[in-house]
Amino acid sequence: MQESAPSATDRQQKLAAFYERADPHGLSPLWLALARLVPAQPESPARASIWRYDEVRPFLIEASSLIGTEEAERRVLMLENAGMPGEAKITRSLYAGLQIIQPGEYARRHRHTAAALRFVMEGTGGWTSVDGERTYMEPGDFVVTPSWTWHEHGNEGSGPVVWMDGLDVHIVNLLDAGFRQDQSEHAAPAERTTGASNSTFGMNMLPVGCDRNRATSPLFNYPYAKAREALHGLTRDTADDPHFGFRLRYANPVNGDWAIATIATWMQLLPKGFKTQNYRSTDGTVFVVAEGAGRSIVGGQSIDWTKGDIFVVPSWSMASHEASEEAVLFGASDRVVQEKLGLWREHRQIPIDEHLAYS
Ligand code: 1HN
Repeated sequence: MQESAPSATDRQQKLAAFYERADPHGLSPLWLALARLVPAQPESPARASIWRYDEVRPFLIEASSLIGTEEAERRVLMLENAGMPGEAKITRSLYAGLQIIQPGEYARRHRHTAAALRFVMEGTGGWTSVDGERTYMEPGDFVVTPSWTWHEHGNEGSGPVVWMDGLDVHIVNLLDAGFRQDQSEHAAPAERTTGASNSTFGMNMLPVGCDRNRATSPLFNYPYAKAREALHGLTRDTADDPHFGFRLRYANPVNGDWAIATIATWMQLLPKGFKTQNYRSTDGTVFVVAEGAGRSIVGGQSIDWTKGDIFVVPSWSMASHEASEEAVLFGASDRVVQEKLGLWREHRQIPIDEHLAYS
């Protein structure tokens, strides 16, 4: 007598029992996970979002009255993307937070393998040091703390100093390559002259024979005044890019690469009334409004922004930006990592009439 084929429910029960027996052996069926593991296109959990400086600032001031830099080590309110609550992420790969230092305060020296950027939001008299060299910061300055360099911060001014921190810490942790050291257990780096890096590497000259493979720029303060001047220079002699307006990236002067090995950074100027064409790319991006006002349409959602606001365009979300007054936007993303791995992609949507003109 022939046995009948197992019924569908029979097979489901056998599969379920099989999964249960396989699990304690560290075995899991790919066929239940494949679609999620390999999406047809990027499916970021990050959401388009905005932090308005006017709304956030009072929380920073209040935090200053509740906890000192001595106790906190770094007095920072993290900018957490609502799509990934509790993960200390602003995009899938990047960390961001707002740090406040009050006059006379000091944030002690430490170092870690994660690299950081600072984008100064407010205040003068704030300083940070990198391996014993100080730089004083102004609003709009882009400052780099390379991987494994000793750093500390202070404020010699008369009002609060606030900056956005951006770190590659989630990339480092993904690779389980995170180390940290506190100054208390180690000798302090030799003190160096304030401005030494800029006078050696920031004058369109390089020490003869300098190492051109340095992963991170030897410059660690890119002043806003220079970035602004460069962008305005572009507007006079260069055609605008329909997707970006006018845009320049921060460069490592020894090799022309991005300024930080893991975080791409740039500055973008949109003239008053300029509206960019739709654009998307695989690098989820953090924008800081350095100047001006406008709005962005991100994945169909309208986001108004003004000076000091921080907003996010997730990976592969279609976005356009429109300036109601001349605007300068600072941008940061993991593009540099994606480029190095051959993963980065962009999609520039062009208006239908231009499209026809080329076809
Ligand atoms: C850090 O070292 C700083 O040095 C700021 O100011 C934020 C967030 C995560 C990990 C280390 C700083 C940080 C951080």
